[in-house]
Amino acid sequence: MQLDQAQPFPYNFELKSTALVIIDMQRDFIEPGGFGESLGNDVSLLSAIVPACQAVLAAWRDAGGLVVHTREAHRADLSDCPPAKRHRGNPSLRIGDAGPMGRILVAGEPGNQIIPALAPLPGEIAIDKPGKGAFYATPLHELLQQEGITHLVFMGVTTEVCVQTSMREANDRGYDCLLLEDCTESYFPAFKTAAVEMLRAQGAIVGWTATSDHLLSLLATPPARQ
Ligand code: C5J
Repeated sequence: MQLDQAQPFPYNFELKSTALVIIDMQRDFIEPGGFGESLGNDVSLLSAIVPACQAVLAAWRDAGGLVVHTREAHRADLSDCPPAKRHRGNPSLRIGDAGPMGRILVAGEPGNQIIPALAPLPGEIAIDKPGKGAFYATPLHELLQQEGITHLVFMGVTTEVCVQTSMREANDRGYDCLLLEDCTESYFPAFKTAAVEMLRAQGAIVGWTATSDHLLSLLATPPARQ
């Protein structure tokens, strides 16, 4: 398949060797009372991308593509949360503290779940990651290698933190990465714009970008007869 409208130039991929990676679409970032809000952010900005993410996820599943979900999540004893991360800044609630949706960024807590609209199906890969990047201290690279994956299509939040970090980690591991611009968001619109531009600059130095309508059209196009 060729996504002609991708920037800075067309993105070529095969469905069988491409995974859709959905970064951290968790209640902790998207709903009031979670980690995002505890840092002083307006979380309503992020929920606006949910319908576009749902449409891509449904089309990708229909096409039979591999889906990977990630959650920023720590063990209950916080042994995988460095003090430097927990004590950074001045949030109203720190990682591990009890909030309205349970303990902040702790695996298994209500707030740590992926929002129901994008919940993983049985059999889909769901990775708990202690860092911002999806490859740090996780089995993601090995799982993708086992599946013969060479290309990754990214969605999720936040653009300049966990999405960008994961995309850079993936690029360094040899994956061709595409970010769906209308399926990612930041608490800071200017940071999203800057991240999107820097990822695709210098001849796709980190990867490509595209809008979801073009990917959806491509996925709906029947394969040409041989
Ligand atoms: C943040 C994330 N922003 N998923 N996490 O702390 O981007």
